[in-house]
Amino acid sequence: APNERDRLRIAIQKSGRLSEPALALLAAAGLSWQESRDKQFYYGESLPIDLLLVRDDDIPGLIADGVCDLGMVGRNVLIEQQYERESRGQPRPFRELRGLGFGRCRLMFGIPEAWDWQPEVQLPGKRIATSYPALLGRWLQQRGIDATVVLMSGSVELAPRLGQADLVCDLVSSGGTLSANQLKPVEVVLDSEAVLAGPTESFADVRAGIAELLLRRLDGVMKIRD
Ligand code: PRT
Ligand code: ZN
Repeated sequence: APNERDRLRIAIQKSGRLSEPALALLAAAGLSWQESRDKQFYYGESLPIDLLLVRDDDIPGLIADGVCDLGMVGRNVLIEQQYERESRGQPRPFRELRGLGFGRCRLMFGIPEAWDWQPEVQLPGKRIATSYPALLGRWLQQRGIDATVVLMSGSVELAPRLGQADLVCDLVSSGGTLSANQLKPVEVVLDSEAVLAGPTESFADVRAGIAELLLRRLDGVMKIRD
């Protein structure tokens, strides 16, 4: 059973693209905080909702382990870790509760500018650089395409220029990074944005009511923003 608590704990990204918009959304929903000296923990003042500031990659695991009740994280990260767990035969411990409308981007194939895009013909035997091996692996598997996945934690778009890969599968927003590396975006693997993630099972204690109140407030804010 998850740890019992009488306050809700939300994980958000400590420093990165999602940090400011996540804090702004929570503030617009009426939350206010007292920051700890190391800025790792924000103690909720207006509501019994505390924030834990962490690396975005840690957020799904913190929910799975019951350390945090909710989290704001890119759908790309959440689904990648869900597929990873599924491939190890583990049950699904978290789910997407809401799309939050910020941090929009797409996981896409980027190919050399001179190529046509005929995945079934072109991809077999090729090396594809990505930070999302589970998402890419499932896409390839569903099409019966046998290609080599080259795992890179950053600077994925450099891989073709360095000869480490033939093409990439990476996050794209403006497309500027791809074109700066003489690559063109051709196909969307996943449409992503920041999401509110929570456990698969609902809360059995006072956190249920707090979470419900928070969701109502977030929905109100997002409706006005639309
Ligand atoms: O330190 P920590 O691990 O927490 O941060 P991080 O470096 O892993 O994450 P961060 O802050 O870079 O991104 C957090 C989330 O923002 C991602 O998981 C996505 O859900 C979302 N997001 C939105 C993006 C982008 N847009 C984006 N453009 N994440 C990364 N990019 C990168 C992309 O990887 C590529 O290098 O930006 C480049 C492409 O941008 P364009 O505009 O040139 O196309
Ligand atoms: Zn990260």
